[in-house]
Amino acid sequence: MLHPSGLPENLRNLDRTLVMGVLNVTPDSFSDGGRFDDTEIAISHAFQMIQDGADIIDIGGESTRPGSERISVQVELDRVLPVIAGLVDSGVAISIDTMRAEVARAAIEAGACMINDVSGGKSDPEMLSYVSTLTVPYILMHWRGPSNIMNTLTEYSDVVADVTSEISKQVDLAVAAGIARERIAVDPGIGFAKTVDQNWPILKHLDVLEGLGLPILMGASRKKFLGELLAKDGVVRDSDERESATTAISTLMAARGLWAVRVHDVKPTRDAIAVVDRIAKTS
Ligand code: PMM
Repeated sequence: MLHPSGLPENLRNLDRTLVMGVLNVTPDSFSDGGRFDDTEIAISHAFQMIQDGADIIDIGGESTRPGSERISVQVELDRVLPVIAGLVDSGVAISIDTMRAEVARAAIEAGACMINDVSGGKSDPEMLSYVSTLTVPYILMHWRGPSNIMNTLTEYSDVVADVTSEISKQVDLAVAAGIARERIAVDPGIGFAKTVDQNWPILKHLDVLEGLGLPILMGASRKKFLGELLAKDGVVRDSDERESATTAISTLMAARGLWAVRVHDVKPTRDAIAVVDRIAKTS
């Protein structure tokens, strides 16, 4: 099973798909509606996710919900740093979900052990050169533009081929900036500059992205395409009622041997991975 280099020791030798638990410390995230917009609640939610079997906690202070506007660096720092400070001493593996080098730097200095950049180095011109100074994993997601315009950036001649080649070009830029290829994990960016229908071919033809030979992280949890799939009488299924569909995707991804899945509700995904793993290890 492929994984990026630079992972903490305890995550390196796990021969199964890892679970990254989502901790959005934002007032407007569509998935938790701001319920964790409070340091204490965020920290206890992280501990609950660890209890449920999360391997990594992915902390983000800026919403990437379609249509959302940017916040200042200071606001982003004020949201994420106290949460990192509250978790780091317990040995939790923390990923910082940010498009900003300055936030990535502060988070790494506070003890985060990987960088999850949904812009894949495209948003902040300083990001790739900063990451090149580190040894931690770098998650490079497919991204075409900021959240307030990404729904207008959905022209593809072939979504699977185009997403893969755009990721590949960005990986080349990261390597040219001095980041070892082995440290990079890629992510097709479900829902980012993609219509609801464009997410399905990416999942169906994952072999094309796998062809890059890099570890893959998938973030499909509770996303709109699942809500649309499960719509009834024209009413899109609410985000917190998309858990079985999310678990179905986690199961399929684990069966493919993906490096990691990023989910809101850790327990069902972790259970699904246990089943996949047990079957894989049965002779
Ligand atoms: N999706 C969101 C935020 N960060 N990071 C990665 N690597 N992949 C994703 O798909 C991803 C991400 C937005 O979803 P959320 O608001 O539910 O966290």
